[in-house]
Amino acid sequence: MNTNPKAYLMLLTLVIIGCSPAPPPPEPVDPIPNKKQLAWQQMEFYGFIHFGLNTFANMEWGYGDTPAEMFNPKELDARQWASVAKEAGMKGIIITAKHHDGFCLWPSEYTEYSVKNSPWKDGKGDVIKELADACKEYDLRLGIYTSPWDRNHADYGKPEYVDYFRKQLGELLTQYGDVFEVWFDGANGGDGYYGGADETRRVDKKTYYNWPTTIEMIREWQPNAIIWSDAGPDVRWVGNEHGFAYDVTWSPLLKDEVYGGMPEYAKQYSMGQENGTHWVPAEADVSIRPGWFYHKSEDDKVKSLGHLMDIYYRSVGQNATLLLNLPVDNRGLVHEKDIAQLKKLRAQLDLDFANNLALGKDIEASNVRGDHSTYGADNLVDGQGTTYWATDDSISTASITLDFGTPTTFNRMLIQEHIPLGQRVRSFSLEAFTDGEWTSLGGFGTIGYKRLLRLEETTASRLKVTIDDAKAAPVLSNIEVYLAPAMVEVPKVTRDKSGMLRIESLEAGVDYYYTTDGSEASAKSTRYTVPFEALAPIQLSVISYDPDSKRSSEPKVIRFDIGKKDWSIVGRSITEEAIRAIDDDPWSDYTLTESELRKGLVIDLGKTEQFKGFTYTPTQHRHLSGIVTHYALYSSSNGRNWSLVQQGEFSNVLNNPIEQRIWFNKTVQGRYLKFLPKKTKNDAGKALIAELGIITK
Ligand code: FUL
Repeated sequence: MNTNPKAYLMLLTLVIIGCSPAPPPPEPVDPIPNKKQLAWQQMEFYGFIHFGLNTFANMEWGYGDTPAEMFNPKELDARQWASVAKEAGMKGIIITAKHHDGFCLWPSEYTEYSVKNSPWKDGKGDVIKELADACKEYDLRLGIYTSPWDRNHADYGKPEYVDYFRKQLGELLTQYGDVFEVWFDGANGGDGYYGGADETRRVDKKTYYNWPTTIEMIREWQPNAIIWSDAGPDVRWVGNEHGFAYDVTWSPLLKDEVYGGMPEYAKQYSMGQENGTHWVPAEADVSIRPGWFYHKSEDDKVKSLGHLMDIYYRSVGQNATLLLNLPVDNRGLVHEKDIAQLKKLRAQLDLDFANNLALGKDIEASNVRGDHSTYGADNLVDGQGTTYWATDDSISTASITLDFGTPTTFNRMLIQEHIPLGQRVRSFSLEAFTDGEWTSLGGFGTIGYKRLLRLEETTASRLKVTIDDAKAAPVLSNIEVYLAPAMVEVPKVTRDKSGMLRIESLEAGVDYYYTTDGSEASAKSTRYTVPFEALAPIQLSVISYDPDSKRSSEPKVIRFDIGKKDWSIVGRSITEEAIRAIDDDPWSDYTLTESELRKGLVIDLGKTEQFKGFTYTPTQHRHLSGIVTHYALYSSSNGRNWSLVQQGEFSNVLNNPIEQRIWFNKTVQGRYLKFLPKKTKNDAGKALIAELGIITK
């Protein structure tokens, strides 16, 4: 035994430091997620299915008067839906058991307006049961969307309807096994059939449903289910239907200020709040096509791979989950085109996240809690989600430096906070060490459960992450670094007022090839060199092709109806701006004058045309202003004698401001068109038109 007292003391000190108990973990920063919310967040990606009478009536929002007999999916196969979702990497499926039209996909005891009065399976079918069984078989979790608004029910607006709504919820939540999420849409009140009353009904969204009681009932029936609405209580809307969360996305929310369907929600609350009182994380919902329900006319508008990847990075990669809608078609199947895109998405995600270059690498932190290995930065690269790096409580800025050992090329980073202790980081930045110098790779907002960054391709031997600002000492659980393969994105195709068609993209050095005969473009098709005139209706299939890598984008199909070269706006006091409504550019808006608001905007098509429908595109800018929700359309052969062609609503245009395609019952002939906004939303008394068009094909 060593008897030297000095050496003994040194040894003792070493033993004490080495074995000293770890300091206690950081105190949670409220609010924090509960177990259910944590498990839900880890699902990350799951599917939505919009299916019902709308599918057969070719509508987005049925009024509640479409006959139940129209529901007849001849090939319905919920196992196909489930297998498609599973292969895409989704963890569950939420289905529209009842949409705003009130039609029920299960044989509810409380209404005749359901599958039981449809020819499908002689009225003996139950879509929810079939999906619940398929989900079990494919190990997916089942979610239920049931619309609080019911345009069919005679009692909608009265207390009796709330009773009916709850009874139906009871059926849905007690007869089909475990449900992971219950989804309450904010759209509520307006025109409807209402048992034959055919009128407009409004409810007080704050009080009508007595949500606290309804929520208690749901907790009884399904204690493990997450409840979704603008106001949570468990999960919230991301505030748009593009599937994007934000650079700054807080999971805490000032929940008590919010109620479902409130008009200010999207602008004021959807990013969450740093000082939010409750943990109500964001879910980003988006459809794989422009609409939520299936429309044959959208078969060639399924989102491109690049668009889907963008959505993934901006939802799952910005502290939200991704709820991706698959509109089941009128056969009762997920359409082949949607399946093809989902497969591409899965394959690309697998490639992007194939090889974690940070795993097990050396890593150092500027501060470690109590200087103790329990909280060391190695926890960030140990491939385990449960361990974390934490700093001393006094710290609000800190950095970690990852040492790759050799120059390493990367373009993606994944970073996660240990959210069981609350969301803390306000902002962070990245630097890369290349050739003896640090260079900035950019600054970013919040992290939360997960942040995915798409970076310029960079070769560096070290990578530094600095937490620039945090509301409490940072606690991070994971860092991963990847080199995602380059993708060639589909090009952008535009046509201007003079009918000139242009193909371009952001990527330098790519060529474009196209066809106009309905065949799919390939690198053997016609090469695009200069803009060309396209005044007759045209369907283009086009690809971008990178001659260096010999990689091409997927083909993009785009249709233009007749060109607008000879179109003009007519009337007494027409301003130059008016042309923006018919310039074939959806990014240029025209605000109607007061007289146009009252009397309508008149378009001269230059010659008599035959058309089967018309299109209205609302503003495509982020601030939704002057959205026309109800219209009347007139036609005339001479610009003096008008006849009403059709009037109606643009369903769901507020939430999903895409081009609205309205089909007439019969073909119309005329030279003049008059578009009269009957009702507008967002900025009272204003009507904005990004584009008006006709459908001739
Ligand atoms: C919206 C609804 O009005 C749409 O029809 C769709 O169901 C979407 C998911 O939510 O607010």
